[in-house]
Amino acid sequence: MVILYVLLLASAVMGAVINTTTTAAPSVTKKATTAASSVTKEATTEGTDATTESNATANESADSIPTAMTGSLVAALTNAINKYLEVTKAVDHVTHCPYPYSIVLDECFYIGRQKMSWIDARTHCQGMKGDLASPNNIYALKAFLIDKLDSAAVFVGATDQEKEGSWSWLDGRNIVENDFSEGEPNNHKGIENCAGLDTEKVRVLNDRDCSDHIQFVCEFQLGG
Ligand SMILES: [Ca+2]
Ligand SMILES: [Ca+2]
Repeated sequence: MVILYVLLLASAVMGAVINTTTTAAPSVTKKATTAASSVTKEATTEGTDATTESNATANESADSIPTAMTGSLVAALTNAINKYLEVTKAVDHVTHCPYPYSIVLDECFYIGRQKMSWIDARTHCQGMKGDLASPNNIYALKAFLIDKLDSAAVFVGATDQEKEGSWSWLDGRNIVENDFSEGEPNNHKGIENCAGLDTEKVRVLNDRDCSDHIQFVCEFQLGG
């Protein structure tokens, strides 16, 4: 989005320059022609002294042209910058995620490139002033993740470590039962206590072994 507005700004400025140049050009030509005509006429009728005086008049006209152009250009630039600032201010409240987080609807996520256990991933996220993701919009997060991962699954911020079978997000919300894939959570081998998000499934959540080493998603809480 920022790139788009920078391009729009550049386009607006270029448009202003072209307009200013286009409108100023006939004026320049007209003034130069008038001045030259005046020089010729007065030199013919009034002699050398008159020619000198008219040359001074022509030079004065030529000096005033750049000043007029500069004024128009400054006005156009000021107008374009003010419009850019208005647009930036309007969109800032929905796009403000601190680097390196990305906005997904109204949440800020970061995809961990390294593969690590759930607890190490959580430590990594907390070191980035966030935590493992507790997405409100889990299918928007899925859409964001598709094609960005080395494999299909990532760790997210949900666990039943405190009480087997009692799942909640790290932000305290209960997990929607239907967000688990069919047959999940199954606590396979009795050791699956950490939530993974599988982008290849229709319903995306699965309980996994917390010691698996996979990619993960951090979230930065806006306004938190
Ligand atoms: Ca479990
Ligand atoms: Ca499972």
